[in-house]
Amino acid sequence: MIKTNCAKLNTWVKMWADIMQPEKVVLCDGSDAEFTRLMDECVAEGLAKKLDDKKRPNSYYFQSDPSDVARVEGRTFICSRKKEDAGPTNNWMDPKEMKKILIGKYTGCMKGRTMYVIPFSMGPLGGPISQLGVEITDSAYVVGSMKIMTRMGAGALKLIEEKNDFIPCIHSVGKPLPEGLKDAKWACAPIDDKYIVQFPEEHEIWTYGSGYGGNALLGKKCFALRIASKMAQEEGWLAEHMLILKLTKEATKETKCVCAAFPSACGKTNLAMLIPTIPGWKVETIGDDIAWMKFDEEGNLRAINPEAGFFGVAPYTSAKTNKNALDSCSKNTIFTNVGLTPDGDIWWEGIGYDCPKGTIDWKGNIVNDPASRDADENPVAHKNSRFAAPAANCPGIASDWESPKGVKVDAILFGGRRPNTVPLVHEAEDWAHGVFMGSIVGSEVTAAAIGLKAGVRRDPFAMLPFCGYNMGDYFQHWIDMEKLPQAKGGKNLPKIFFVNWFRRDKSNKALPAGFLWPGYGDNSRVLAYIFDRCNGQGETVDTPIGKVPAKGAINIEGLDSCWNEKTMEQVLSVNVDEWKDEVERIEEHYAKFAGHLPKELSDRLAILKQRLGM
Ligand code: SAT
Ligand code: MN
Repeated sequence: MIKTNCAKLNTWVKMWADIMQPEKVVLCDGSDAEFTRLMDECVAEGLAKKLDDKKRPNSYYFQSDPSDVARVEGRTFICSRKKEDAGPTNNWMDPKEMKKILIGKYTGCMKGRTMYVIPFSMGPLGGPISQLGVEITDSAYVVGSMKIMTRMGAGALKLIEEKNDFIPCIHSVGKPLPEGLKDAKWACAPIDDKYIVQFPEEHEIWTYGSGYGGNALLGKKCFALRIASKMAQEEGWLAEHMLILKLTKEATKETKCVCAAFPSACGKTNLAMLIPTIPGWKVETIGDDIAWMKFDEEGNLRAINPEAGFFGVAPYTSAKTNKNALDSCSKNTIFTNVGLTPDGDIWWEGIGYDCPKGTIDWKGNIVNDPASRDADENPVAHKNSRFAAPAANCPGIASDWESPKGVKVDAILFGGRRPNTVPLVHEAEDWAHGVFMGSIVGSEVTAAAIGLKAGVRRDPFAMLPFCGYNMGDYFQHWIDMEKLPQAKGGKNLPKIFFVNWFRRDKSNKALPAGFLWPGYGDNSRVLAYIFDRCNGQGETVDTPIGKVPAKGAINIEGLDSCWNEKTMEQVLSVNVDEWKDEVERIEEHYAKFAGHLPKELSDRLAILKQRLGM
């Protein structure tokens, strides 16, 4: 059994070891030597491959079970005491009932395995916005990944001992290993036997049956979003599914920090690591997925990235689409479900060069004829294959990305993938209007997306699968932020914008796929406009939905000639009929929250209707 100077930790580990009955219990120190030792053990047991040390130093390759390749939202539960407190967007079960089920599952679940105890900090060690947790797991892959994704080990343990407190995170792959049997390449439980469970009132996380990503690396979505969002509601701060970037105007060296929330597949990581196409601007990365924001003593909202690494989708990451991301996984990286090349490197669709013959695909099959492979039907790398890479590897990481007190947030962006209706950028008139914008975030989905009708899938604040309590109460918390004493009257609050890089005019054949805006590095043009707006510059015009840039306020110099003044007019236009339709969709969306919908939001919708003449 482990012996630390934290009595609570010792007792808790003993209790779980008695239930789970592991062969041994190991307290992780988070050292580089421990990482290499555990990963090399995985290699020796046939669970992983070490990549060529010259091409990818200290990097490892894993293939998951084909049934365990992503987060499982259908098996994710918010177990508050009252169902109403989980709200209309979460799966709920009574916490007592859920604990009974899970104790049953956990009993003896680590037989024949090692129980690893992982002390970790989300955010810089000891920082005023940071939080401490301990994860128990039976997966060495999880230990290695937590080492990359969090500040893990001895430093965090010392703080936990001082505080005698931590957020308990329980994980097991759910597959005891009978004596004498060889382990599976990737141990996990069948889909219906996976449980991703948050107890928001107790601030506890219990997960079972999956070894993949957010199901198993509990610092990430389970803690830093679901549990932290609840803690933030209780304590007056924000835990958000947002990237953080730092924008510098090189002529004056002036900087602004921007947090941005987008549903998946809207290019969040690309925006976080953007390389500007307009001269004189620099973008640096602070985080690519999660932001924790708290008011400082002056009433400024400050943000930290609670993570220490990027858990990025591999396919279509290339030197062209995102050089910073690609460079981030040049060493000390764990790859999962990508292709493995014959010379001991990795490959994925869209990496920027052809698949070498003899590559092994994510399912373990040899690719003999790469050219004839259908990348859509039968990709070499699974579409949700990932790299876990230290953020410190990123060439574009900001020098103050680990500042314990965080960076001052100047602007907050919401956005989605909307082929129509929503202009390239519009600005909130006040805080409540900005919250309204966050509450109606959504992305166009095709009918093919599992179990959904074609149309806009609403994903408020991009938090749909990550809000640890009633989403209506979460809207209210956002509204209330402005009035908190810590906000000092709300005078320093960030400005809020809504962006849409994806508006289209399919009839215009000169435009690539009809996109009215080039996107990618050219999004720096919109960021530059937002920067100016934060300084009270940049001309706007009022529309029923908020302020849009005046003609010429966004610099389009040097763009390909298919994007011009005419397409700018289109991409910034506000069409009253489209918005009337949008309002009806918003009303359907809002109806779900019933009595939990803040009055400020229904008032804001009423203003919009009135302006549209509805
Ligand atoms: O698997 S993670 O939750 O870490 C990433 C994601 O699915 O968004
Ligand atoms: Mn995410």
